Amino acid sequence: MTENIRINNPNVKYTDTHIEAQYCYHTTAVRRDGDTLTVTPSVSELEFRTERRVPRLGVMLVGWGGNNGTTVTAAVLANRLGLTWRTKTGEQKANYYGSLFQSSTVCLGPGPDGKEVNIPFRDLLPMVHPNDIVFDGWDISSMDLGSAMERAEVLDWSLQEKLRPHMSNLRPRASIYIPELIAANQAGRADNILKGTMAEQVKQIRADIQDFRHSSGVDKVIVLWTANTERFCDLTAGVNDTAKNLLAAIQLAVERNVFIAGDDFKSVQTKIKSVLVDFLISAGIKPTSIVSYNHLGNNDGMNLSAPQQFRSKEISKSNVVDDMVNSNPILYHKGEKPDHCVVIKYVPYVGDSKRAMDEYTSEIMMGGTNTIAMHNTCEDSLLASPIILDLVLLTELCQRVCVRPQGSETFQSFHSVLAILSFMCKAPLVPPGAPLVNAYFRQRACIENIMRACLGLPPQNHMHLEHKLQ
Ligand code: NAI
Ligand code: DG6
Repeated sequence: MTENIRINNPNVKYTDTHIEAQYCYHTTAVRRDGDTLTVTPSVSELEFRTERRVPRLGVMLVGWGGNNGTTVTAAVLANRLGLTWRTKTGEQKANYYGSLFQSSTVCLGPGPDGKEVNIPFRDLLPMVHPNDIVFDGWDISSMDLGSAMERAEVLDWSLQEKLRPHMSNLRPRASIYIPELIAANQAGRADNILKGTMAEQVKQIRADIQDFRHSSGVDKVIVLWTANTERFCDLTAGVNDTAKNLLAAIQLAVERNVFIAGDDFKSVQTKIKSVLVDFLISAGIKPTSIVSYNHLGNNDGMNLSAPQQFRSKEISKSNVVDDMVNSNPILYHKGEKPDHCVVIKYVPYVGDSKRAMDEYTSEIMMGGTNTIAMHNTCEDSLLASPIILDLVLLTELCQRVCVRPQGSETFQSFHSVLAILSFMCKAPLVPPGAPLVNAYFRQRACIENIMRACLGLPPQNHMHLEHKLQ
């Protein structure tokens, strides 16, 4: 199902190459004087320009031979080929469930009968279809993608049999392996590694990107990390100890206008956390303790069984409620936070079928307590793969959008630190000084409303005033 939408507004112009939209951006500024807050609304006029031509997109995965790398590649092939396969419960057809753009919808407004008209999210603006992505990548394990898909134990066997002829001739390129960064238990699979000085290895990676670009004929290449979780990066004075130094360290991305994203796919437990804690705090309920257990048995779990790699994951899974807590000084004094504990255990038998158990304890009225306990069986890589697709599709779209602020002669692209990708990341990255948002629906609304702005449409406000007046 694909919908063509056309905006009926003189402020929106469709040229052969672009969609050009005049947009009124409404914001407010707040000033405190003693106990009085003065709120000043303002409007600025922006012009959004979106390139209509969708490029041929290449995606290079670091960790291509892992569970996520093989699953996302297999899923795209299965969808492209329109595969169906038998399972013990019947025939299954390839789909993209779990992808924001492919499988969720946005509301355009009411139709003539007053009923809401919803369209696939992907149809708001011209976007690459995942079926058209060309994959390549690196892995420290030389296994071909057909065998690696079997090693991952994610997909039904009958689907693997159909995919193997297509996957077996895909082979990851040799990669940079720094043993101290990942768990020692990964050494056994590291048989595909670059040799030479660090400078020579970096040169080879750059040559690989160019080689892929030329040999595949793609117009654009996006590189995405889905390799093992590395140990947490130490704070190094002058490199990453202050926002200013960190920005200086990513100066090349800024200089070359290359987008960079945050860390760690927000796939299950953290996604629920960013909904549930937002719900509790915005309902005026005070979460006081959040305890999250996980056990899993895939290679990711084995890598995370090493303390330093677990520490990285613990941090990316723990900082995800700060914005919601800080937003409510009625419930939390300055600096106060709920207890937040994250546990991950490696249990080989459960494979990629991760178990996540969460307990949320909250303080309610008059000293009462509310405890929510949750058990979630998550087929991990099948939940992470659509998020990988959404990350690259949104990044690609953002490269085709530019904005001309009021009074400016020139169009600007988005900041190199692409904060709109926060929705897909457990540890979002935002430009220095920008608010960091983890709350799920605020993140989703940000994507939807920016895409609407590209069409000159106001933000989705859910007011339905036309139904609320006499
Ligand atoms: P995996 O262990 O199956 O795959 C990682 C791959 O990276 C392996 O094939 C490994 O050989 C390779 N690798 C390690 N170091 C490398 C390097 N320097 N260069 C190239 N390749 C290298 O793990 P999985 O399940 O695919 O997860 C990948 C990453 O995504 C992990 O960091 C994991 O924590 C994260 N993640 C996974 C989710 C999931 O549902 N599977 C969900 C959210 C995040
Ligand atoms: C242990 O939780 C393994 C991790 O790699 C997670 O499966 C992954 O980061 C997804 O985490 P979450 O919190 O988004 O479900």
